[in-house]
Amino acid sequence: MLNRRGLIGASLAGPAMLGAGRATAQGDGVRLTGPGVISTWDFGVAANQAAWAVLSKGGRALDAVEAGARIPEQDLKNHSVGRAGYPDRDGNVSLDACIMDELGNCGAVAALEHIAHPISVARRVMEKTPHVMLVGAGALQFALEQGFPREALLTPESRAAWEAWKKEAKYNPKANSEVLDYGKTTGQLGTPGGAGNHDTIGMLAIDAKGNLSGACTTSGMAWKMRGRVGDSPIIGAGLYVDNEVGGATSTGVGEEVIRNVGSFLVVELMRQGRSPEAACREAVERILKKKPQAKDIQVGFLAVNKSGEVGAWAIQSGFSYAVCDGRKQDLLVPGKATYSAAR
Ligand code: SD4
Repeated sequence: MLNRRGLIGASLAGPAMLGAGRATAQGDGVRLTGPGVISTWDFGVAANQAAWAVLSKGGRALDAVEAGARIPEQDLKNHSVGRAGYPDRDGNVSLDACIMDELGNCGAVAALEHIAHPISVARRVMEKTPHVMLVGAGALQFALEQGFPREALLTPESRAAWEAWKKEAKYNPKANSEVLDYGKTTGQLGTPGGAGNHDTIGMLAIDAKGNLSGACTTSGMAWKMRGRVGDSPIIGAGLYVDNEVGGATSTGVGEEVIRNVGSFLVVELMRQGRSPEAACREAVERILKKKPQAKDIQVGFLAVNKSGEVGAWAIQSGFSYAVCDGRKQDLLVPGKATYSAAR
């Protein structure tokens, strides 16, 4: 059994909602009505709206998640996804992404350099090659052949942050807790993807036909070793979609997610009858049971089942997710957690 000493009942009592309204609470989570999209962290709100532009016109979930994931990828203020992502310890910006559709088709790129939109390259891998994943130089070669522009991705801000990091050069990921108290004391919602954060966008959508797709894209852990790949581009770890059951995605320290094949686990637990929230919680607790020290890092799972029920669970409080459907496009929900980040 998980040793719960130190656990201070951090689970938020019910899905306290932020924003002007809320989706319908159902069971222990939120339920999408009709087509809808969910994604990790605060920056998911803007990404969801791009996805919603596709879904609200009857578009395909796959197109929606690609469009949505491209928003943080191109955001110059976001240092954890896409072109402005913080580099590895040698100063290389290397990006990871994957995408999966309702038929079980999937594509991924890992350790991709010089290309600002890895999610779109991942989709091309899915659609134009017999493979699921391309990495490193091969992924770059493929992207260039497909017409993606080669760019220098290290922004002046990312370079400055890397130069500052090099003074101590310690790889010590902080548990990312985007909004420590959800604005209760400061009135501020915090800085999406700001310094110190290392957030990934994982996005899941259901379209008007009831089909599911997902996308996940990241620059990975800042200051990682060159060649390090996390969970985000690995089908089953950072993302998994099964159109019969639902989809799941993850954020946080990817090594812990890979070890437990986290997103696949969440989907399989939903297949066995768990609600999305219960499935996410069990996956988090599996991580903690196998490795109790993981209480000091962050991992969060977000899931939706086939009927649109949404749930999430994280190791630490401070994990947020964004929900968007026909009723409300800018909902931000504090994810429940096993531990309080304020411990
Ligand atoms: C990784 N899971 O590369 C990603 C990073 C992340 O919040 O999600 N951070 O391990």
